[in-house]
Amino acid sequence: MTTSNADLRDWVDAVAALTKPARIHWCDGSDAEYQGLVAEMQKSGDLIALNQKTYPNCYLHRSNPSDVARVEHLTFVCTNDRDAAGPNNNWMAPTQAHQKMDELFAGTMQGRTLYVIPYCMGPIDSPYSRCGVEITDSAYVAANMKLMTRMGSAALARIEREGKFVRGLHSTGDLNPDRRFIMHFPEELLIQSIGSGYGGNALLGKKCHALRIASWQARQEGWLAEHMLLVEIENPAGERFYIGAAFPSACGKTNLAMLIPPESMAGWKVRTLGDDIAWLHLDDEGQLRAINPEAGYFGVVPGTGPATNRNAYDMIRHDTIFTNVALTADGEPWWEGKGDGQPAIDWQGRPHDAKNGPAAHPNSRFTVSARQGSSYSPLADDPRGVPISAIVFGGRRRELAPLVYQAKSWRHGVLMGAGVASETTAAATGTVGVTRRDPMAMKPFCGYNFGDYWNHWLSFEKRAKKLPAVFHVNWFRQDDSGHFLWPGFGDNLRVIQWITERCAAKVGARETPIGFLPHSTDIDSRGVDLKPGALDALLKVDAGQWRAEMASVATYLQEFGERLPAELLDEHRRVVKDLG
Ligand code: SAT
Ligand code: MN
Repeated sequence: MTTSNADLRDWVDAVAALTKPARIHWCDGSDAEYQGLVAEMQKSGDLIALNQKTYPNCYLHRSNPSDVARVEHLTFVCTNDRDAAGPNNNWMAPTQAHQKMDELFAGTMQGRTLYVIPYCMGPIDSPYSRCGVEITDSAYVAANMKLMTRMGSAALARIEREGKFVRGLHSTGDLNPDRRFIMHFPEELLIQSIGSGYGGNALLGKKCHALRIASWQARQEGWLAEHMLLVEIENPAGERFYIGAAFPSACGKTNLAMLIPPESMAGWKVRTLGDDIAWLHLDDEGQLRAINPEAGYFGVVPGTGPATNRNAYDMIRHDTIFTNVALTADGEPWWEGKGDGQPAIDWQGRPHDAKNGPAAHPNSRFTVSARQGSSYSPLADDPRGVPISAIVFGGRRRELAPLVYQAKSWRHGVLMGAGVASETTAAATGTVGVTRRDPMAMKPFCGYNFGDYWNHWLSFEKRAKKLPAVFHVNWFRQDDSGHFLWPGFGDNLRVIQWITERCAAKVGARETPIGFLPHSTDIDSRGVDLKPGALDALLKVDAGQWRAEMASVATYLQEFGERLPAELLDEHRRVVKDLG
């Protein structure tokens, strides 16, 4: 196979001349091709078949123990002007980065297969979708891209029609962390990644394209590429609301997207459109609409159990690739929070011994096609996307941030998003549990200067006819003895109910300097196991603590100097003044 697109042909030829693969395979995206990749990886040891009776077509991949998460310190945005990347990104001059990467890629595919993977982010016939081509020497990446994206012939046909695509070059290299780099060249619509076979570093359609490069394109073209789940909420009256919610990695996006209503909320329905990324466009009527550019999930496995996320638990019973989970004695996958079975072999392939830590890696993942989920909405394939009613920001904060509060305006919502903070998780290499600013949950993913990014967000105020209401949630508040105050999971629908009622102007609220909060009687807590006083604690706004928080937000915002929009500072001053 080859292509009528000369740019693509020339690029593949140039990459092959540099990396010297033994053979070239153009991916057509067929099921037969997927089965071939799986068979090949079983032979090479890259995949281990799981118990085919209980987990049909499920496989385990063990990554190198030094390669289990995104590496933010090795991820760069290489723009001609350093300020374009901003203090929120690592920066390298494009010429220097190209020289470094050319040296690292030279001969790296010797003896290996070079896969050419054309893919489309978003429904194949949507004007909002964008295509890319990933070149990789990893069969694991090719198989994951088949599950995660619309990959193969149809995508190639669109590329040949449009003539435009994002290029992503990836090689697993020698997995030496000293020779590992994930480079983005937004001005060239180019990504180069070497030395890691892990998810966000290697599946270039996901964070690298659909967030870092897409956010850059989105600013130029007037839309938004965001780290958001997309979910449809239907109330018992049959009214539907579409919510985009931005939480950092491993903070429950997949769980919220697949939520199962608690028993006491009969008649409520939740349908999943996406669990990680949303692209938001203004339509001709000035309404913000969203598509999910992905077609599959790369979800955190630990904690996925019948009580926490039954939909995901059932979804990953077949046709799933597991990465870095443990094994039971009879060859089933096992992870902490699974709820049954016992680990026999840990994620590194050693006999399980609790002294070595968790049996499954805390950032172990499942890769699965979204079509397998029973809550998947057919609207995820609608080229027009869905109209967004509410945008929800959130983080993992044991104190301060209330269960839910609503911004007073779009501008206030942008400030709320810019001030998001969250405790770090195992999704990225580094210390876990440290609170850091993670604006709009985009700290690791915004492909340009956050100052310009907030300006772009603010610009929607002028361009849109009707903007979604903006909220902030925090499912992770703890009491003094370190217990969670809120049960989370399915019960989060009680908070979402309030959000939908606010969108429909059906419920009042308590006005505070940080935003509108529910009266505690407006959160339906029938049948919830809450400690006495918990709801009041969850909805408390402590002015002293918030003054300190706003001072810390100001210090953070000042890092962006002249690029920081004046409107954001004005809004910040307003909140501080109201706090007294
Ligand atoms: O590793 S990924 O970036 O794909 C997943 C995540 O961290 O959100
Ligand atoms: Mn994510």
